[in-house]
Amino acid sequence: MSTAGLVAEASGGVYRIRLDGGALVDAALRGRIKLERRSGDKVVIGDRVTLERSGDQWVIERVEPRRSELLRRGAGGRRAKVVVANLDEILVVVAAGDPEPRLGLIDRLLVIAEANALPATLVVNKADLPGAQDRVAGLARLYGGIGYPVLGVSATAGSGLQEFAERVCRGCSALVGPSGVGKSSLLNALAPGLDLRVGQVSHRTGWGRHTTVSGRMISLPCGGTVADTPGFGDAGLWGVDPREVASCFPEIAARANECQFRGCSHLAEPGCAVRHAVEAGEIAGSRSESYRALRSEA
Ligand SMILES: Nc1nc2c(ncn2[C@@H]2O[C@H](COP(=O)(O)OP(=O)(O)O)[C@@H](O)[C@H]2O)c(=O)[nH]1
Ligand SMILES: [Mg+2]
Ligand SMILES: [Zn+2]
Repeated sequence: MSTAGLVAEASGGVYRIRLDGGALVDAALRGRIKLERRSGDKVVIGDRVTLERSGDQWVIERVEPRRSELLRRGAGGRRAKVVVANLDEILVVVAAGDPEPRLGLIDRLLVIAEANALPATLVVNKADLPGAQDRVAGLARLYGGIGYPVLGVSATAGSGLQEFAERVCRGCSALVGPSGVGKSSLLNALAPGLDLRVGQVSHRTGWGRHTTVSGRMISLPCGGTVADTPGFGDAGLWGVDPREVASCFPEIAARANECQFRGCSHLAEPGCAVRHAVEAGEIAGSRSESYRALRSEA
């Protein structure tokens, strides 16, 4: 008898699977799969798998083809590593204040989403704080103008949660952003039963003696699955190629073929349509700065 499920946690060769019926079981990989798949991306959280039961053990027999992969590409030619499979969307979460939103970090996370061809939404939490409405409106102008949906929400006041729920209660999404912005609080507001720890800088999940957990998938009672991937926000550019950076800024990519020189880096060449657009105020200065910073980092 085989059963289908979702890899909810992966740690040291043990996989915690959420069976389609809802139960959680621990499973090992069939040796054949271990050989077929090279070390980096054997089976990761978010993978859909088929399991067999042999005695009191569950064994992963098959891994379904992936709809998407969130990759952490190795710097200096190291192999890319799949971090989460089958994500549908990335929600970049920041706070309207406490901590102040940093545009450079928002841009960095949006670039990672673009580099992985994942749609992204900007969620601005703590809309209840004084002055937050102006903050939300400013971010909505900036990022909404580029084409990213922007939601103003408050986990504590409960505002905007309907729109937030519409995004996380279907498919698989990942909440990414600095600590302290209220990612855990937002999920708790949606599903109090989750009882996620709030105010923790770094969390430790895992079970038993397995401590090197690469992340986990949280199933929401409303139907969606949310990836909890530690280290997403602070992990550099994840190996995005320098020439690829421009294509990860939609408003820059849209103008690149108007530049005088093919392969224009938009840094110093004459006749650069992107720099003209920045000077004309059609591309935000903060985005242009992020482009330069991320490009020289990449
Ligand atoms: N004012 C305000 N504070 C919030 C809101 N959401 C979370 N917080 C607070 O922000 C801090 C960090 O929240 P937490 O959910 O742990 O953030 P995370 O690190 O992103 O998971 C906690 O002290 C929360 O009580 C909100 O909507 N408004
Ligand atoms: Mg948290
Ligand atoms: Zn150019």
